[in-house]
Amino acid sequence: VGIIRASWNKDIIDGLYDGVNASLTEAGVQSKNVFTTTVPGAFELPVTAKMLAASKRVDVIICLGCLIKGDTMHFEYIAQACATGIMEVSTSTMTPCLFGVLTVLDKDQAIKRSTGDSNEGLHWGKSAVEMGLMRMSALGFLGGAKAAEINPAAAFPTQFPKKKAGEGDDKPQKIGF
Ligand code: RBF
Repeated sequence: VGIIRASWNKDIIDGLYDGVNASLTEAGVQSKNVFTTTVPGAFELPVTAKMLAASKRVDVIICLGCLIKGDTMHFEYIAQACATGIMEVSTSTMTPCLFGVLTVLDKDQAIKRSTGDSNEGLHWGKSAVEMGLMRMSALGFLGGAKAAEINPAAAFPTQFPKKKAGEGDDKPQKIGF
């Protein structure tokens, strides 16, 4: 997993980053398999994601940013460029990039969405694992011996209800296509 952090609104990004890491850990991702880098602002997320995807060292990328609406149109331009850019990287590289960018009206909203139970980062970590597994399945990397190493049941208890001992087999279920 690759995480790219924008530097603007650092306290908010710290909260999102903690949420992402908590959910990655819960899904069984080891910290040695998480790479983090930092960029100046949300506008720089897409190009950095593209370089990270080109490195072929990550299955999925989480882009973290926080755009707080000011008096100018600048917010809309950056938000639009960032969203379109991140989507372009996902589709052109087939490395899923999570849009972990808060676009909010004020700081209070940003705090709410980056702390406690309403921390959006808690969803983004889980979504990243889901998309990383989906990518591997779609690209044919989830077969044979490799499949046995991966147990999606641990990551997604709601999607993969636990079986009782001896009930069915323990083969990982396929995600995606
Ligand atoms: N970057 C962010 O990640 N969040 C912001 O809220 C944000 N606001 C900005 C407001 C202004 C007026 C400017 C000029 C830049 C802002 N940026 C913000 C930085 C932007 O994403 C980018 O790093 C710079 O524009 C340099 O390309």
